[in-house]
Amino acid sequence: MTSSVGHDQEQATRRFDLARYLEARQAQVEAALEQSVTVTYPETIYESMRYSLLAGGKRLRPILCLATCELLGGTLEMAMPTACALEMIHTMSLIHDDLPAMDNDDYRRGKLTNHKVYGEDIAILAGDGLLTYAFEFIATRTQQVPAERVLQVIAMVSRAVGAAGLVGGQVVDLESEGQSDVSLETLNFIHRHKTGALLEACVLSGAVLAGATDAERQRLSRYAQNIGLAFQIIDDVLDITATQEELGKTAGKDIQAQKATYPSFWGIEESKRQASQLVADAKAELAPFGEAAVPLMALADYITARTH
Ligand code: GRG
Repeated sequence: MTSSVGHDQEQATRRFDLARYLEARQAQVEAALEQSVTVTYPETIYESMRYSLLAGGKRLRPILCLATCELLGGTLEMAMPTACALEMIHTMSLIHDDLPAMDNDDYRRGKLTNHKVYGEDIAILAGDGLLTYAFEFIATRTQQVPAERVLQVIAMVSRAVGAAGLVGGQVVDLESEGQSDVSLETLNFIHRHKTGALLEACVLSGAVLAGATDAERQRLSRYAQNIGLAFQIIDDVLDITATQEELGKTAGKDIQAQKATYPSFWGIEESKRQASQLVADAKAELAPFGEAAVPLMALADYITARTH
């Protein structure tokens, strides 16, 4: 790794048209998701699953999976079923997070939440349906990838989503609500698990599908952990600074729920600085991949620049 590699990569990242890239990838993901769940008997459950899955969203998780697979010489086709599955899992976590027993939110992605439209019972089942279908989808739809790699992806994603990942992070988040003495260590635990674990699984599953070496995986894992934390810091900042229209969900929820957040520890400016540092650290991990890593570099920048 030389500094000129880093410099050329940074120049290429500045020239890269991220908006166009995101638009193209979002359209491909949207088309694949549209076909992934079809409505059959009993219609209510499939309609409810489709309602949230096709409600928009940045599609950042599937795009990270596709971009990492492409970085290592894989194709979009190899990664698309896993990319869709990751969005199904993300969507189910949002449906359950919005339930009255958890965050109790009325709006998500600019629309009424799933339980507001279909009722709590169907919303819980829509989440369950999406979660289980995600794994079926990876196992049955992945093509042109050795079965051993597919198995590794299923194991990795399951772990990231269960009690060792998202579920564990959500539990500590719920237990910390309303407590005035939540430490920075606990806050980091919550977000490394609740948000970071799935983002890391997105990057690493793309890597595994493309046949990454152990060294490449380790580097990409550090990239993902850094952008995961930066993503959550910016999420906390946006909860304070953005409007409901920009967020597509109720703004100011964290303060209302007296939640510990990064701005409550550091203030807004320092939180932004910490997020920028994490993104810089993430991008440094990509130096050995040269210009092929430009989409992942630009996606890291997007995390701190986003407004919703
Ligand atoms: C996963 C089995 C299982 C259960 C769910 C409810 C729960 C357990 C976990 C909560 C996970 C959660 C809601 C984390 C927050 C992640 C986050 C920052 C979401 C916002 O992501 P964006 O901004 O949203 O990418 P869009 O709408 O653009 O996709």
